[in-house]
Amino acid sequence: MSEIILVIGASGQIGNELTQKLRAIYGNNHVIASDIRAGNEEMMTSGPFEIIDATDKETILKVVKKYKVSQIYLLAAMLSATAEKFPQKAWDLNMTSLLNVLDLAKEKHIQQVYWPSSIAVFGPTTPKENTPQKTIMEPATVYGISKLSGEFWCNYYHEKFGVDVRSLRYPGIISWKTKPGGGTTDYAVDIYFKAVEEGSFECFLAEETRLPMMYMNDAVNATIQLMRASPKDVKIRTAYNLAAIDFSPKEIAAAIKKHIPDFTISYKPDFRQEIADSWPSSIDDSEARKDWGWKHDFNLSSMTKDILNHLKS
Ligand code: AKB
Repeated sequence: MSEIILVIGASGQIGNELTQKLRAIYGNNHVIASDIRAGNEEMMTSGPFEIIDATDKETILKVVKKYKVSQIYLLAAMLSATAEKFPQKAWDLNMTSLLNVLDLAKEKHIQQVYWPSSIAVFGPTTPKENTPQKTIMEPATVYGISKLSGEFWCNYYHEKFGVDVRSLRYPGIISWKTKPGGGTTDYAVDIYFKAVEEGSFECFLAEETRLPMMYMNDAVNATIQLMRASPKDVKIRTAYNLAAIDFSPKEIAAAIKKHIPDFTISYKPDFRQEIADSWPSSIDDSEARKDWGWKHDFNLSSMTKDILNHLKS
């Protein structure tokens, strides 16, 4: 395959596993990993790596020219909880990095762009259950505002300049290889680590807080599947709703208890509760399933079994 791919934000939770999967598909030397700081050993030794600050367009362009990059996956972003603490910084990072990459595509330095959106584009006035693709969108967080604006920048560059940009509204992504940082759905990753290491977990969300979630394997597959779909099948150029499972802290704790019977959970909601309360509890992703054949593999119980097996070993 002739694509040369640059992943920006490759050391993060999604970037890390996406890079390794892309390297397995396209060949190690066809996937250039980059981040603002060095990655883990596997990342640094399995293929090319470059230090890139995603807000610095000139450095991105230099790397694009050096490797003759054709596609960029832009994963660098500040997530919901951290963005509430540093609103200006979050806006600068999330918007400048996207506009940098969209401009490189507009100027024909690259042919294709992937940029993740999030369920954070929805807000307290959005229908909570089975949230449709098109609905009321009044995000209540800085992160959500940046993602909703970003979606419309993507659509604008596609309509005005023919940029082939594709995007998914990720739910909370659950992984065991790399931990997320600064998100509201992060509890659903931490809970597995604490269950194995300490046998107990204090949750920063209330027990009944239901949120849309997805196992990392499914998220990586969806991302690559969307990027490889025929352009005629990609009918939405803002971002696609994407769903797999939804659960509350009480339900994930019950799933873990089946494998670790002594596991205990306690609840101490903090400022992240308000963010979670503003988001949908389940998502209707029928457009993605219809347009490019998306389907997920993992449910709560198969994901829990897989994660605990990996963490225990
Ligand atoms: C977060 O919690 O901020 C993210 C997201 C849902 O986009 N995981």
